[in-house]
Amino acid sequence: MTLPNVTFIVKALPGLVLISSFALPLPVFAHAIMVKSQPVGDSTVAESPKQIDVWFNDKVGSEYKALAVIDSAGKRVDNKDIGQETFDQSHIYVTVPQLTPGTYTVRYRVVSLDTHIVTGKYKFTLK
Ligand SMILES: [Cu+2]
Repeated sequence: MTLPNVTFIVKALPGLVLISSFALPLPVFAHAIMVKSQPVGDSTVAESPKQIDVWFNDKVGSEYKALAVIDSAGKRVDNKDIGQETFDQSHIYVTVPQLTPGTYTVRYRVVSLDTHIVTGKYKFTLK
C-alpha cells in the first residue's frame, strides 16, 4: 500500500468509527416513525379531503393498525375503512365523508417491524 492511501485511511478512520458507533445500537428492524401525511400536519385546507393518508419511514404491520379522524367535539368522523397500500406498506389511509369546516385530529396506531407499537396524532383545519 502506498503512503497516500494510508494517510487517507487514517484521516477517514474517525469518521468510520463514528458511523459504526451510530450503526451499532440500531436493530435490524427499526421503530416506525411517521414521515408524511395528507393533509399535512397543522395545515389548513380549503376543501374537504376525501382520504387521510399517513406514511411511515418503514413498512408497518398489516394487523392492529388504526387510523381515526376526530372532530373538535371528540366525535369520530372517518369511514372506519382503514387500508394499507399493497406495494408500499409504509402507507396507510382511511376515507372520510364530506367534512364541515373545523379542526380535526388524526390519530394513528401501528406496529413497527421491530414489534413496537407506535402511536401519534396531528391536526389539520378545514376552513
Ligand atoms: Cu421500536
